[in-house]
Amino acid sequence: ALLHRAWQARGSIRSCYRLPVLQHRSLSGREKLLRVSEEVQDALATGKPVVALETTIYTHGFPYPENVALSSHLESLVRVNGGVPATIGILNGVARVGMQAEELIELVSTAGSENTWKISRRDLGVIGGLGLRGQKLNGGTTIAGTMVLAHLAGIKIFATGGLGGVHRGGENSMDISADLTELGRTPVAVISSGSKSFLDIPRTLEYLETQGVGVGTFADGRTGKVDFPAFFCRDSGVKSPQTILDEADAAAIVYAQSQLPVHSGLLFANPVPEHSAMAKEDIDSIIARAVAEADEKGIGGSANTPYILKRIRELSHGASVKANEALIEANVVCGTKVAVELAKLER
Ligand code: PSU
Ligand code: MN
Repeated sequence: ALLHRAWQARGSIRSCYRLPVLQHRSLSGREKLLRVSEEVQDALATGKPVVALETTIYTHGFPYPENVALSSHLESLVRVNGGVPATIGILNGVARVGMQAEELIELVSTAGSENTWKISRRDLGVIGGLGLRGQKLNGGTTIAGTMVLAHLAGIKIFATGGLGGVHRGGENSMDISADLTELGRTPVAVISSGSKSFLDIPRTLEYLETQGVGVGTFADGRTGKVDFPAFFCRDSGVKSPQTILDEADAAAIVYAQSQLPVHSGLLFANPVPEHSAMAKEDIDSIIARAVAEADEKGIGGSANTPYILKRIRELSHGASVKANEALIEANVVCGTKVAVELAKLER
């Protein structure tokens, strides 16, 4: 039975990811490091719409226990909109694409623990290798980390909240999120609400252009050019390179890019729902204070974004968490619709 399952897994992995024959013999090594749930494997093999979800938002973004409720809520939003959720993260050193409810709770409830890392592309080999040596760490995967694993599993659509970017002062610190280079090299479409204004939004868009990333913002009935959104606010003062009418247009763009194929990612920005947007003045002053504190305390590198997110939460007395939840929910619904439209095109 075990051999049969291994054979089945190998068959479906090979057909979805078109692995070069050379990598074939190292599959048993890969299986120790990456597990795609049976539900996700089946959905991919039968052309169902699959939506990837990241886990850094739970381990390093949202507080416990709200993160546990949010993680299962987002999965059910995918399901009720006709998709199959693939939450991606690292559990006991093994990268997981699609998790059982108990596994998801196990990962998410370890938020804040020293043994739960924030995993970007650079960390995937490290946490996997340490796992092979017996050190069983958990990890929330960032947008970059999640894109790598989603692509390995054959998933093209990924919905989340906020994208990393070029940090303010990034022209000196060179703190540029690996999310941006990942979008340049990995063919996964990310649906997010843009970047928080603690980042340098004009430079973030410049960098995405350099990386060859198509960026479009949903126009929501508005005509003409719209702003690339600033997470808590619909407008950033910076125009989006493209305006996208609806999910069917987004799906057609993903389809065209994959048929050509162009191997970079796509970014679709979905502005926060109007009723949940925050007042620009309120959030701007909170962000300015959080950024100044991080500077004073010398909190840089991968700790910078989680620190600023935490301070925004505290300084807004939870108002930011509400907006954050509303926009992620909207993005997950939007991403699922894109995946449903894409599945029709690929049929
Ligand atoms: N920005 C947010 N919320 C988040 C993140 C960024 O508004 O949760 C998380 C995402 O997982 C993103 C990561 O991929 O932080 C970027 O971290 P860094 O800036 O260290 O690349
Ligand atoms: Mn960084």
